[in-house]
Amino acid sequence: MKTAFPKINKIAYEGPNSRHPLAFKHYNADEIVEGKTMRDHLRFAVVYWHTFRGTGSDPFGPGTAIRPWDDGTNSVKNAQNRARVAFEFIEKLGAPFYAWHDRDVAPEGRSLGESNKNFDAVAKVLKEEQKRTGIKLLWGTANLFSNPRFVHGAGTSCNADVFAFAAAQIKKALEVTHELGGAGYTFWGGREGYMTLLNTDMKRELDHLAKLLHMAVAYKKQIGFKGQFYIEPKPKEPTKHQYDSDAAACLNFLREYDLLPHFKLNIETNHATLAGHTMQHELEVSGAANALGSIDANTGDELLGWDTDQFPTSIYLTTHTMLAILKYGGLTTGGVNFDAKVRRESFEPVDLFHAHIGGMDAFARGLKIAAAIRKDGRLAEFVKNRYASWDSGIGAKIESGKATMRELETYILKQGDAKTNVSGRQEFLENLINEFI
Ligand code: XUL
Ligand code: CO
Repeated sequence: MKTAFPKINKIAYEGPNSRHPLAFKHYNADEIVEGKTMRDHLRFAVVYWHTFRGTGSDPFGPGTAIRPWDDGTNSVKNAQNRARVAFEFIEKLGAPFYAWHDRDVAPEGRSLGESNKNFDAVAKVLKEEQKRTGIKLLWGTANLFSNPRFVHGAGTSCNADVFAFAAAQIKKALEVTHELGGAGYTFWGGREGYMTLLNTDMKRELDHLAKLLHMAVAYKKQIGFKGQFYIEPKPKEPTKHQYDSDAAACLNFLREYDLLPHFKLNIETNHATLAGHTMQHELEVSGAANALGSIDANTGDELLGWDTDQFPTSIYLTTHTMLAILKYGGLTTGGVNFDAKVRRESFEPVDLFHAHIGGMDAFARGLKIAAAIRKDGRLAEFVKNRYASWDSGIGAKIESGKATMRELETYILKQGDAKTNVSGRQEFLENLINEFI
């Protein structure tokens, strides 16, 4: 096959003093951090949808991206060729994983049967390329939002036929994910939400969504797929109110419908900010519930209120992200999945390399900085000491569940007031983080 990136060699680690734009300055795959290679900590993944299907179109104009390998048709042949190009890219970049939606990799046909056939024809190439390169599938997912049939949602559609279609599409996507040895499978809510409650039976829609997920759990077992299931929270876009709005809402839904043992969360930075949270907050909520599975790494824009899906370059962001991930034991089945796209103005193929190299280097730095902060120990020590009143005396008694309200009243009446509070020292802690950045 003709090479798609003839001028680009395999991206090498050259160290922080390198001035080569197409080299890693910080991501050194084999370097050991906290007893594990950077490769194994970060488990980088390239997304098929933005990187190989993104055109740069926006609501005001068509695509601008120059992709010389694409013949512009919606044919299976073009999709198969694109798959080979994708693997050339991922291999040159040195990312160990990739992720797709069914409709990113293969064209949708006129019927489900035809779509499945197209999917199989491209999956065959994906399998060959995975074998050739050793690149693995982080997760697969079904696109249940682009086709007009999903106008009212998929699992939450008012139209039972659409629910059936969605179930059939997930079934196939699960089979292909399994066939390709995927480490996981993601459910992002697509159009599972509402635009107005005037036409919506919310409870019924949520019951249906839970039914769909239970069917997926059952089918997963039936085919022997051992990968991890993820739910990816997002509060808005495309609908005004998405049901999977944030980590807490997802956990509540999963618990209510007895699905929690089967799912972990896939936390995306720009979705966290759209929900009015930080990435750190969403990771903490998931981690505390033992449900931190994977991350979609990107960032929003400070001045724009939508899902801009930019590549992450902020060292503060990656440091806080990696602090949370390390705190909760690191990524196991999940990865750092770049659900991010180059800007419409960055339309040349080489920009795909600049974007991913930058994201990988930013995360490598975040990892090293987070490990240094943990090794230093002052941050953890500060937090531990802040709660010292719970380690003995009345605090320990409350935590053990042995204290009653009457007893606490007697305790406080005797003292007259609570013991003096100590400063939270936020600025001191922010300065401490800056020592490492
Ligand atoms: C949408 C989004 C999706 C999911 C997969 O905002 O993040 O691409 O990651 O469906
Ligand atoms: Co995502």
